[in-house]
Amino acid sequence: MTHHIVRRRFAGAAIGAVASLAMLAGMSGAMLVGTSSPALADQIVLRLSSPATPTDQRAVALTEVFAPAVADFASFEPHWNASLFRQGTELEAIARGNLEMSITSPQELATIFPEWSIFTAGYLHRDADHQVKVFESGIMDEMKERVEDELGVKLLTVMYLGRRQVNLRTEDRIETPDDLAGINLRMPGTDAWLFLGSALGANPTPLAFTEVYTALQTGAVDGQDNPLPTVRDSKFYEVTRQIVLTSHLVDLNYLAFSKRVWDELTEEQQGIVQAAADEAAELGRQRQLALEDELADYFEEQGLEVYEPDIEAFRTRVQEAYLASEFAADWPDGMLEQINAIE
Ligand code: KDO
Repeated sequence: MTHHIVRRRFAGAAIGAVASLAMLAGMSGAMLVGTSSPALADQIVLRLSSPATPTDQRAVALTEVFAPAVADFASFEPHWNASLFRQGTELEAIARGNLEMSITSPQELATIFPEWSIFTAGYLHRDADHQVKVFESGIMDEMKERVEDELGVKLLTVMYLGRRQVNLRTEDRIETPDDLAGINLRMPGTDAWLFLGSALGANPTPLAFTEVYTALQTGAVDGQDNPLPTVRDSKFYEVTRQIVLTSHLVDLNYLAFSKRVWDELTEEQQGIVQAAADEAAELGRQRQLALEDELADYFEEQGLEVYEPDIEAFRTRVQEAYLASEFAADWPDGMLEQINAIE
């Protein structure tokens, strides 16, 4: 089988319509990264930057499944732990031609395209299956096209992160949002994330993912929210006392791919990349779901309290907050109903 080999173009980032986005103004300079190996000289280099750890199931699945699947024509070069780009700056890096892939979130997309905040709302997606169905249903097509056309980023597939839970170093039991009053809850640093923190009743404190362990250890924050597999993977359980199973956000990320690189691929290569992305996402999803099932016991063995609060109290408060929020004004007409109607 012969593959049409595509050489990477590094010169001058083609950012097209994105140049008009004020937030990108002032950014400059494409980064030159290549390989010195003559044998690999014609390989497309796919650098991915993410704050995820290399042992996060999405990272493991991409390394185990995505990398070998595209190896005939592309070399997958992940940079975990935000070692290449700071959390939240990856989309701009792709738009500028300085990065080829990231694992992005609707919260990050919403900083550029406000309509994406619909997918940041608490208690919206019901489960992993619902996320996939929504992503593939066609109702997001216009939103995805806008991201491609204006940012040069193609969202290949949806990756399951898990149900976010409130994980605290404090001891008082939490039953309702009122019990979170005054708790400094670390949230990732975008408006949509901070809104979620306040909708839960807490006092949200923005902080990059890579800083969370130390902040919990020193008491700079009282807690954080993430799915159980992340709490174990990043060892947050070592520096916290309880996990409140609020399941307030069935969290997802999208595998983001440079549209410029995509357009340079042959149709066959595009098919391979797409299938590899879907397969990696599926493997990561199944492993993440299995971990979510078993980890409550593990944390209890580690001495943490793990319990369900009054979920209805959280759901009601959070949903009401979103519906009354300024975010909701940017949601495409009828989309909430369409999402809810997907079985
Ligand atoms: C986090 O910063 O809490 C978060 O869970 C947000 C997600 O959108 C995602 O970026 C994730 O971090 C990273 O991939 C690290 O797991």
